[in-house]
Amino acid sequence: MKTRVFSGMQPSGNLHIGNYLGALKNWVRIQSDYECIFCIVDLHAITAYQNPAELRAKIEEIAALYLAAGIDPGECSIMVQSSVHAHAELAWMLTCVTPVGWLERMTQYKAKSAKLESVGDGILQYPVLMAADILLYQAGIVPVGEDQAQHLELTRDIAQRFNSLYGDTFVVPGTSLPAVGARVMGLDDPTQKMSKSATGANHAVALLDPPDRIRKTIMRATTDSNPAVDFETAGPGVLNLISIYQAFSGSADDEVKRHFTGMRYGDLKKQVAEMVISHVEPFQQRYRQIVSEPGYLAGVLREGAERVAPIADDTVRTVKQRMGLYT
Ligand code: ATP
Ligand code: LTN
Repeated sequence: MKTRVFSGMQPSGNLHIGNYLGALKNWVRIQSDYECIFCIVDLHAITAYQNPAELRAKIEEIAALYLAAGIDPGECSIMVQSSVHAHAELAWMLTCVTPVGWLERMTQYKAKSAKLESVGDGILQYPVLMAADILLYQAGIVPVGEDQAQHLELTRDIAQRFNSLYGDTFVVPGTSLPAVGARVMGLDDPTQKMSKSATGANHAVALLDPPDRIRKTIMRATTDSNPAVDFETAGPGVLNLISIYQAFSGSADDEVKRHFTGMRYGDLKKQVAEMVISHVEPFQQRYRQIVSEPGYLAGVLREGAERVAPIADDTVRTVKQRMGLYT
């Protein structure tokens, strides 16, 4: 039997090249080697208020982008988290074996809660729901960007704790990070991770941005006071641009070094912009095709949920039996 893979993205904000290079590109690459489930994690998105009509539209937009980027629904299951009730059910059972201290230590929780006056319980529970997503399907591999590595460690801790309390139940999953592009930084501020929820106009390149906008955003990217590329002294903004180029082109480290050494920043930015555009334009064409077919997306999502729900139900039944709950 093929190892199962599970991963997901939140339908909050616009998918950007960080989401693509950190996760989606890897999903496309491994999809035929594993039994893959790719989820749109809407229950995670509501840990921050979402306008209901916009959330509903965003769910389908993300699903269409998975397909446009090359996920094959014949090969993988694409599904919406809230359409399989077992995610929320298992999350409760896992909550009950998770010490609050483990959750309070999460850097994402600390960063998010520091910015809020009133911290919703969902923000603290967020990684338990993520653990439920993964453990529900006994996934062996979870391909994500680097910012999720700590949540994956917690998932393993929760799985191990449950297994030691109630007997071997869950597969303990591994993390898969891409070699280049695991942490794409914000173009306006290369000390911050590129993020869907950041608000700066020149922060991110979205996968659906028109080419002109992509050029503008990249041409305005923060660099440093050098005039041209010097790998010894380059600041994080320049290194970020180069790693975006490298992740899209797939070139080796020494090739990239040779190509960019001594190049003026204006030329570097032009080359990065054209490299990004040449990859996202075909996605955008496929995206328009996918959303123009009435009923197609809804069918893919329904089929995905129908395919995975029996696996999830099976796990919940076992967990309930192990815990002595009523089945
Ligand atoms: P938000 O700002 O709303 O938290 P996000 O941009 O972090 O959104 P998620 O939906 O949380 O996006 O992440 C989806 C996937 O993309 C995850 O696997 C995550 O690790 C990856 N990812 C997110 N941002 C980046 C980034 N800047 N570089 C590389 N990978 C990223
Ligand atoms: N927390 C993840 C999204 C996510 C996820 C998952 C990723 C929710 N459940 C399960 C991998 C596996 C994020 O990227 N913010």
